[in-house]
Amino acid sequence: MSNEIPAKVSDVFDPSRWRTVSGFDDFQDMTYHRQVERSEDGAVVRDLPTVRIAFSRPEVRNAFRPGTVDELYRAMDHARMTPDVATVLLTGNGPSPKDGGHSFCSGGDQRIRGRDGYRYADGETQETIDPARAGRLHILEVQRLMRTMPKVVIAVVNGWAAGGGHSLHVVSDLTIASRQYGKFKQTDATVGSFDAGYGSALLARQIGQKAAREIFFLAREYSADDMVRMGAVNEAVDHERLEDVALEYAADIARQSPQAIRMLKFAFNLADDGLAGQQVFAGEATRLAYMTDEAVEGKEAFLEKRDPEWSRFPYYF
Ligand code: S0N
Repeated sequence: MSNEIPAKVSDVFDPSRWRTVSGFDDFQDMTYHRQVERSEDGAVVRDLPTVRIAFSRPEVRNAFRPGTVDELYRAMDHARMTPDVATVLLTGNGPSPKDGGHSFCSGGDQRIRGRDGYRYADGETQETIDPARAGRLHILEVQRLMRTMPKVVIAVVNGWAAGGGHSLHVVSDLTIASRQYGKFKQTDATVGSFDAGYGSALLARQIGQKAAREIFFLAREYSADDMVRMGAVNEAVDHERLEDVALEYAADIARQSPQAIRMLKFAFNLADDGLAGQQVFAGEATRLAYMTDEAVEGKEAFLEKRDPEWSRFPYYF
């Protein structure tokens, strides 16, 4: 494992606490780091169970284009499949070198939104675009991954959370926001867009119908403290403490049973996600059931071509 100290990607990012996750060197719009413990001479002693995935287009308030979403999905899915990762911090790099503005994510990049519904990458035209890739609102695939992955996702809102960026904070399990720079504004309707899924309906479940409708219909700006009062944000913290507090949350999560955390996450989601939520919860319940002697008896009876012997397994506890 490399002992290299990563570049400082944000004003609240302490490079000595992180290593760059290898295999993602082609990233242009996102960064992906793993928390590490280092010795005094800077050598990595061990990995810690938290990763940091960050938007890195601060000059456009961390708006996402199709390639950004592809990278976000890859990092998130890698975190999902890494057994010793408990928590994902989703945040934004910056501030902007252009004007010093702080941003978590300002949603879909409006400059590449075509009238035909496609999202154009650099150099693409209506004639050259691959419709199979560009026509998808695939940020919704990221939302589903965040929702169903068996890890806790914390939105660490260091600046503007607007439009589709606001929705990503809604879908996250927890949100911590900078008291000075964390700002929330649901601009979807202002630009003729609408997240009619988790971004709006889940928000209404979280904070109530009236407040959620206000956020979408009026597109006003809210501070981190406003959002704490509404119940949309867990905690507003002084900006310079944002990474510290996020890592304190992650450390507390890492002290809990991994099995209990994922069952709880899936249970919290179940009713709101309907049959899809039940499927995720049930999948984990089935995996647990496979570990019982009773399930082993069913499998072994099949393989031994005999009737299962259920008599030692009670119908009632
Ligand atoms: C975030 C805001 C409020 C910040 O205002 P501030 O601080 O005054 O900064 P600005 O001067 O406005 O911005 C600085 C520079 O950054 C550019 N910029 C900002 N946001 C974007 C953006 N989203 N796309 C492209 N560029 C952006 C500015 O243009 C400026 O550039 P320069 O310096 O060159 O002038 C404010 O910036 C703001 O309101 N931003 C727009 C927020 C917004 O409307 N986002 C889109 C909302 N819709 C979605 O996100 C849809 C997401 C999505 O993909 C989706 C999801 C579900 C269903 C459908 C979809 C779908 O794809 O449509």
